Amino acid sequence: MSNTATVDEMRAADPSASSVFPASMRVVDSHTEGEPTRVVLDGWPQPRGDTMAERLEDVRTNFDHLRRAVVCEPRGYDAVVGALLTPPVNADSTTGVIFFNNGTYLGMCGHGAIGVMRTLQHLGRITPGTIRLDTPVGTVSAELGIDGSVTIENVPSFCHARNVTVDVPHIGKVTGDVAWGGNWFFITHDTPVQVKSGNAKELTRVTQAIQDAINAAGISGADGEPIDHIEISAPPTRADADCRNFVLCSGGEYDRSPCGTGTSAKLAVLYARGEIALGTRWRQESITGSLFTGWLTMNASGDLIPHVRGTAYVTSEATLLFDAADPFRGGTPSA
Ligand code: PYC
Repeated sequence: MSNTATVDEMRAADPSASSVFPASMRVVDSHTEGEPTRVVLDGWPQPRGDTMAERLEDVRTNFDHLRRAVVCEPRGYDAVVGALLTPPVNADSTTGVIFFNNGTYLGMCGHGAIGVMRTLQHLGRITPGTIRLDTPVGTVSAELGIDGSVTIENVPSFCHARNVTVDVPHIGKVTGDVAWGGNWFFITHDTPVQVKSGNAKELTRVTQAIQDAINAAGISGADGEPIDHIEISAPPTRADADCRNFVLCSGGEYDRSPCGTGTSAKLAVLYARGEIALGTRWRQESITGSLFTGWLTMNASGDLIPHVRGTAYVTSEATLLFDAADPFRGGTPSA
């Protein structure tokens, strides 16, 4: 099957297209403050749907094998977040984007949106200025600065529940806040393991245990939506930062960046607690020592709008190949 007729050929070969692969796929890789993004340029059939949420469901139902093939081993690795570009759904947007990782799909992705912006610049598709990106959870604005930094104006964030306590086996009681920042977060200061580099494996174990306990206790976001990101907040190590975090992502891997949606959720919690004013800069350090700067504004409807600034660098352009004879062309099964 050729790569050029992929969409029609793949749908024709298998209406659900669930086991069909293109011959190849062009991708651009970048990292945002240490966290990788892989933008898919072509070869992936365009999902159907009038909204980005419908398109995400089409991808989840019909093309999940491509998610695994693009970001999981042997072509990818657990930290990579994929970004499938689609035509926009709004007339004033430049592109649509569906983010995915080694385990599932994301509503929004802050580091990923910054990576998409730098990728579009690298491809000559945008120059410094502001564009709009349609995501499954809403449209976000993104400004590419002349210095290469990108500022995301995210979907509205809010604190859903404060002081939620969960009993975590072998750890004890952990108390945190539930907040939305484009994904659902449980944000806590309680940790038996210090938030410092070198402790990522232990922090992953602890946050996974918190995630499991939250699931077991039936704690959720608004409308019963699952909380699938766990964020530990701790004192910063950088003199120019306000806080250091460790974020366990929905695929079970940790964020190397300070997490754009996690920073957005954290800002909403700080605001709900009266610990930050509109416009005040919050410098969020990651477990790797990288930094996002975030702040809040309020729109005419009274929604809190998080702004997150960071920098991404393009690391490679590649053509992924899907050899029909390769038993692992859809990704290596987990061992
Ligand atoms: O930056 O929002 C983010 C993010 C979510 C998961 C990984 N990065």
